[in-house]
This record gives sequence, structure tokens and C-alpha cells, in this order.
Amino acid sequence: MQTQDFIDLEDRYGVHNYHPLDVVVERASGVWIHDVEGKRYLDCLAAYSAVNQGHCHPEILKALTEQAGRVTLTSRAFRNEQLPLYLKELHELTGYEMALCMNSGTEAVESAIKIARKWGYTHKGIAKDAAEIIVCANNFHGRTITIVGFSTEEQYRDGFGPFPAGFRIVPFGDAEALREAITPNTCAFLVEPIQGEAGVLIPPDGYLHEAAAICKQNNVLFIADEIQSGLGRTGKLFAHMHERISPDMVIVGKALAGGFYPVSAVLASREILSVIGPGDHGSTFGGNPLACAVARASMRVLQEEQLAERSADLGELLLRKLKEFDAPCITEVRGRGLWVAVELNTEARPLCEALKDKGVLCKETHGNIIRIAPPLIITEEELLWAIDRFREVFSAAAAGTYGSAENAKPEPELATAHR
Ligand code: IF1
Repeated sequence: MQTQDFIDLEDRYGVHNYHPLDVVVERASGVWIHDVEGKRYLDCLAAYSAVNQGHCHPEILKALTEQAGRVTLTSRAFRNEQLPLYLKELHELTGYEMALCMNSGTEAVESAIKIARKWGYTHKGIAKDAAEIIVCANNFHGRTITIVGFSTEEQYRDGFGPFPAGFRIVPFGDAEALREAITPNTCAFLVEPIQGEAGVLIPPDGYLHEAAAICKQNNVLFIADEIQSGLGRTGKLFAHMHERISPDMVIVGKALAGGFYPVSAVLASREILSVIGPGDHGSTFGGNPLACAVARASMRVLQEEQLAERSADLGELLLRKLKEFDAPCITEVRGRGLWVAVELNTEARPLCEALKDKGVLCKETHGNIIRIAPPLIITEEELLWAIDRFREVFSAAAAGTYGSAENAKPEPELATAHR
């Protein structure tokens, strides 16, 4: 079967809820993705930061296969020997006293909302069913009814109502607006420290710090959605650490399991998470031994390979080089760590297609923004190679062409998989 055969099958039998680049991936290792035609690409998306550790990391693969041969799922009706060790290591990594185990990021956000509301009733004395949560404009926290209910993106909501009540929207980056929106019924403020889907939007310096202080003054829980920004992506373990704050709750997912498995968690203090008792919340798969074994290995790799530090160092290089580009199609370059957005005065999709043809995989967002977020294990040499491809494509875009269609193959010595 060729590329087009796979695409035809997928389009025939699968829901068209995406507009993917027409590259059919067969295998991947480290930062390199191989398609069914034998072409190789440098991954500059990292599955939206789920593969920060690189594709098919051997240590995580080993943990997965070993655990898969022992026991994969017990349900939480019984205990398993991986969960306690996972929870302890998650605590040691993040400093949070406790964690609630879920699977997808969306589920963890939903769970955090439930916990925040219940905390509002039991600890803050909010009247029954009156709890409010403040969220930000242009947020992205997932796709469930509740979560799209407080999205400001019309397409995400259109046709899916009615939505649960109890959410207020304030502009992102405006601490005063948050202060004004708080009422005695406010139980929580939910925010992405850096807005990913919105296009790697970094709030003004001091915003998170001030927002956290406002929450504290008003006995409102500060909830950081670090599903995309966390686990090294921005050059620190968590993006909120750039402003030295300690959110009351942190939501993690994606890279927590290195792209092998959906694993998410809500992290908080014992006091907050104690609002949940037996029967209040749960999941068939949450905390299963396979998930826990994979997450343990993923956290170990994150620390052993110092991925946050790598992200900080190489991110600086990436940002500096991109800012040096003299391409009239670029209106802004911004980012933190290996998480950069290039905003254009032209359609981004054709540039992503051209980058694909040159052996670099990126995805556009909002029509005119290209996000660059390679696995954090990328070497400086590989990053510089990708930057050269970006330079070629962005300059060509300015001249009205998008480069040649042949897939420029990286030199063999660049093809490091996992070191
Ligand atoms: C898709 C975006 C990225 C997230 C934050 C929760 C979730 C996400 C901050 C939900 C998920 C995804 C979902 C994925 C594409 C991706 C995405 F463009 F949609 F916004 F990364 F930028 N909070 N982000 O970023 O986590 O349940 O998906 O595990 O195709 O919808 P999930």
C-alpha cells in the first residue's frame, strides 16, 4: 500500500475531525519519523509535547514490554504493586503531596473541576450548586461538553450545547480582570501558564505571580493546566516555575508517559485531594500497572537526561536563530524552551507542507502560526539542521515559492536515534 491508499482508507472509514499533513508514519525513533515511503522527517511537533522523551525511548519501551508481560490492568477494585511506587516517585518529582490518577488530559481537567467544586462546598462554604470557576479567554483544556462549554472558540462549542453552568471567562494575562471576576462563590481559577493551542501565548511577566496572590487573598484555588507546558517543555519542570509560584493544583498528562500511553494526574495537597472519598470519582484504567510502569520510566528519563535543562539551553538557541531570520513573512517569533511559535502574515499550511517536503514535520495553528516543539532529546546538531530548513522555507515564502518538493534527507551522521 502507498501513502494515498492509506489516506483513502482512513478518509472512508474514519471521522474527518482532523486535517492532517499527508504523511503516513510507519515508525519513529528519537526525533526521527519514517513514513511508509521510506522518507525520514525530523519531528518538530513531538505529538503536542507528549513525546518530550523522544519516540520509542528504549527505557520506556522496556518498562512497557516488561510490565505488559506481567499484569496490565487490575482495576482499582484491587491494588497493584506499580501504583504506590509511581505515586511516590511523582511526589518526589513534583513536590505535591498526593495525586489523582486519570488517563487523558481532558479527564484530568474534568477531575480538577470536580475537586475544585467539592472543595468550594466543603471548605469554603459555597452554597449548593453555586460554585464558580474562572477561566481564560482562548483557553484550551480539552474537548468534553463541560470544557468546550467554557471555550471561547466558537467552532469547539458550535452544535454541542447545552453546557454546564458555573464558569466565568476573563482575558488571559490580565490580573485585574481576574480580581474583579472573583465573587464569594468562586472556588478556582483554571489557567494554562502558557496558552498552547492559542499559539504559545506567554502572559506578561508577573501575571501568574499576581494571579496566584489574588487567588490566595480570596481563598480561591489556583489550578495550573500543565498538560502541554509541563514536564520540561518550557525549560523548567513546570512552566509556572518561571514565576516561582506553587499552584494549589497542577494537572499533568501527555509526556508523563512519554507518548506510550495516556496517563494523566491531578496533583495537589492532601487537604485538597481529601475531598474525594471512595466512590466519589474513578476510572477503569486510571492508575493501572502498565500506565504506572510506563510513567515511572518516563519520569526517570526526564530526570536522567535532564530534559528540562536541555529544553532551556536549546530553546534559547532556537529562539535566537529564528529571530535572526530576515523573512518578511514572519511577524513575530516567541517561545520559552523548545516551544516556539512563528507568527506569519501569510497562510501557515503551505509552509508546513513545504517543510514536510524538506524533511521537517510541523503543524500550523490558527491559520497563520507555526509551532515548533521537537522532542527535548534533540541534539544541537539536529536542531541546527532543522533551523536551516526553516530558513529555506521562510525565505522562499517571502519570495512567493515554498521550496522544492523533494525530501531533503538529513546526513546519515545526524540520524541519531536514542543515545
Ligand atoms: C487535539 C491543541 C495542543 C492541552 C491542554 C488539556 C488538553 C490539551 C493545555 C487535553 C490537549 C491537544 C489535544 C490535541 C491537540 C493538542 C493541542 F492544538 F488542540 F491545543 F497541544 F496544542 N490541556 N492538547 O493542550 O489533553 O485529553 O488531549 O490528552 O487534537 O485535540 P488530552
